[in-house]
Parts: sequence; structure tokens; C-alpha cells
Amino acid sequence: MTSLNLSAEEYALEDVTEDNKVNALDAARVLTASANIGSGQDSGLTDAQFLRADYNQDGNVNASDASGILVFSAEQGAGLTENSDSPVEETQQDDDDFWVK
Ligand SMILES: [Ca+2]
Ligand SMILES: [Ca+2]
Repeated sequence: MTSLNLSAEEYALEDVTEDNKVNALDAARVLTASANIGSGQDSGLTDAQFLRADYNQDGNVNASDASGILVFSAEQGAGLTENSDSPVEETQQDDDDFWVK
């Protein structure tokens, strides 16, 4: 493994877009980078982003990493991971409580 001097560790390892959220956008970013690399272009990622994009840490950024991040984000959205601070919450429970009582 290359040991780059990471200066952006405040972001989650999977947060390729560096917006403090791991979601389908990150997977899409990885796919875009993968397509760029596959066509001989620049990945469009910074070194730090590239490391995050390499989800399975095999040194390459490709569709496998995109699917890995997509699964990760789905699990996080479903509350299967510890740090799920998803703002999506049911807000209509109060009415139900009223009628149950
Ligand atoms: Ca993100
Ligand atoms: Ca990879």
C-alpha cells in the first residue's frame, strides 16, 4: 500500500465526494472515475478521494468499489451500521399515539 499523507481524515473512508455523507452519489462518483480510468483519462479524483474510492483497497478504482460503496451506503441508510445519523425519520407517529391511547 502507498502511504500518502492524508490530510482529510475528517471524512468517512467511503465518502468519496467529501460531503460528510456516504450515499449513492459516492458510488456514482466512483463509477465515473472508473469509466475515466478505463478510457485512459484522468480519474478526476484527488489522491485522498482516490484512496476513499478504492473501497476494497486493491489499488484500483473500478465497478467493484462502486458496488461496495453502494452496499455500504444502503446498510447505513437502513440503520445497520453504528454511525447512522440519517435525518430520515418518520414524523407521523404522534397522531398514531393519540388514537392508540
Ligand atoms: Ca459523499
Ligand atoms: Ca478497488
